[in-house]
Amino acid sequence: MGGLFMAFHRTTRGSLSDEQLMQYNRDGYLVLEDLLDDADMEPPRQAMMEKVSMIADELFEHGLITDKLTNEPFHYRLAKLFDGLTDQHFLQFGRSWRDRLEGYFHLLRNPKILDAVESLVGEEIFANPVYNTRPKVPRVAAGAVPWHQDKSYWPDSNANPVVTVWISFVDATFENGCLHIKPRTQNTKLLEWHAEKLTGTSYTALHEHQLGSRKTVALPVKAGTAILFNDRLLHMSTPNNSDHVRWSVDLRYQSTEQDPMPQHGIGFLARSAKFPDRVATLADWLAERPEHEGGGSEHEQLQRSKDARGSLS
Ligand SMILES: O=C(O)CCC(=O)C(=O)O
Repeated sequence: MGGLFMAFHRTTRGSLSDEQLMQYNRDGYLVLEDLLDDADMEPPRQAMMEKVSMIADELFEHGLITDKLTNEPFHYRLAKLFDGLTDQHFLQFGRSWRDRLEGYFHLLRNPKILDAVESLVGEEIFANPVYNTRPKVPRVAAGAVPWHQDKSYWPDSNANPVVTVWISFVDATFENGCLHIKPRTQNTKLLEWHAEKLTGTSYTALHEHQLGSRKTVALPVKAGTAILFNDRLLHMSTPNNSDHVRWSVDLRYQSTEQDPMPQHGIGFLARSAKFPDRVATLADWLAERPEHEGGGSEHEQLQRSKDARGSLS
């Protein structure tokens, strides 16, 4: 096995060590302990709390709750709001959230995340439109995610793997439903999936017999830890049997040379050495301006998109 990696030549920079890079390429995933600190997590945490307040308002207006629980802390408020309600009530707000709230933009552009991603995809980094906030609420069946490959959500896009950056916003434990993966499955072909029926979601799922004999690794991690993984890697997460919300995000990045997947929404240029002035600003992102468009006159924009097409082909 060692010989396989002897010819390893690094072609990218970024913050990952050669060893981490080899680990990611070999195992299909990498754990970056304590990647984010409290200051990094505060803006997205504010966005999560903002969304929870909107939900509380809606539940209150519909007479489903009598107390908005405004003093409950981040870990507990959403769990307690849905305490006496059903899975269907929860799913009305989506099993995961993709809101354009300022705090998420700061997270998606966080230099610590982009530095790590740069080691994997190079310095022209596109933030894929598929980014999720996952509030895994106790007893809500949709919190448990079946075995799947992320690529099953974009089977026809991108020959090159998209990098998922999964980050826990509370300590992810066996009890609250941490991530589980099967190392070294990233080189398997895209497996035939089916739509999962029990949880009322449209999760793509694999049957037990498709999982092969690869061992499963559970990844309990502390808040602020990131797990990077390849979009063919088999992974799942277990139910939340705790009394609090298992908050996490899953962000995705790829090189600008790949399909921007407009069928999934609008991504953005997150970092660029070639075109630093085209990197999306908060205003671009909030307005959902298409990739690489930037500001300027219509003529300048047209010229830029022609240049970009030339440089990306
Ligand atoms: O956060 C989870 O529980 C599952 C995450 C997942 O499946 C993903 O990020 O693709």
